[in-house]
Amino acid sequence: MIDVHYWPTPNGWKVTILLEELGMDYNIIPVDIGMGAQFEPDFLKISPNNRMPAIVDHDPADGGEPISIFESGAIMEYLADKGGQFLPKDPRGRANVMQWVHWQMANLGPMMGNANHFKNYGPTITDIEKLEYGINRFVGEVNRLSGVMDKHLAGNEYFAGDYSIADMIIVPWAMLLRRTQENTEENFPHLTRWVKQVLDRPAVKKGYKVHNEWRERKRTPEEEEKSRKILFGQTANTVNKAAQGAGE
Ligand SMILES: N[C@@H](CCC(=O)N[C@@H](CS)C(=O)NCC(=O)O)C(=O)O
Repeated sequence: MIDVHYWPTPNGWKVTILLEELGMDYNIIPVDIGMGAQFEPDFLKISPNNRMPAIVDHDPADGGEPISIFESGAIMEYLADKGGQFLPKDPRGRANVMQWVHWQMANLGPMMGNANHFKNYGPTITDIEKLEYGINRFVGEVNRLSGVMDKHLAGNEYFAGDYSIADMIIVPWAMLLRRTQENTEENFPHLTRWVKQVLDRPAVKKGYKVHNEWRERKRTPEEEEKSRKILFGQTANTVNKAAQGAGE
């Protein structure tokens, strides 16, 4: 059985989408990141970067001790290897998929995260010049990355040969581009075609819905304020204090 330490966000959906595609059994363990569960000592032992998702495979192929993994790119690679699907074994095909997996991890995810931060949470920043700089920088990057995807998909049905973990890792972010960018559908028709095609897969629909009710639950204003403090005020000290709770 595979434990998935999870909250319904784009980085969490990647993993549930792949597990559904592979038809593997899994057990969801909630990590309410808005309430600080990512700093629980037991969670930090498996995910020292205080981010979800993380997994624990209690039945690894070598028959040894459970394997725990953090970082969604590493999780996707591990699960695809374990399931023997969606990641070619030949070096050429594997490299083709993995370059897009790394592209998502290093580009689309962080840039969309920052664009969303400045555009949707930024109004609490009082220095308007700083706010504008942040919005222009990150929304501009998201626009560039959308162009990269659209151009690539103009000549390719999927990101890297057949449908693969490259598509599964990119789609949870690509489907949210409208949050930070206007006219995505008109300006990026090939990207729009691909998003629709991937979202139409039954396993993707199922993986995306896993515990969406947690996401939809309205927080009280007090909970919302607490959540912003937890998510937006982290320093090295935050992690040190939490780790001390773990007896380290
Ligand atoms: N590079 C990481 C990013 C994970 C990440 O940013 N997760 C967010 C939710 S989408 C999180 O756990 N945030 C908790 C926090 O900011 O403290 C991955 O892909 O696994």
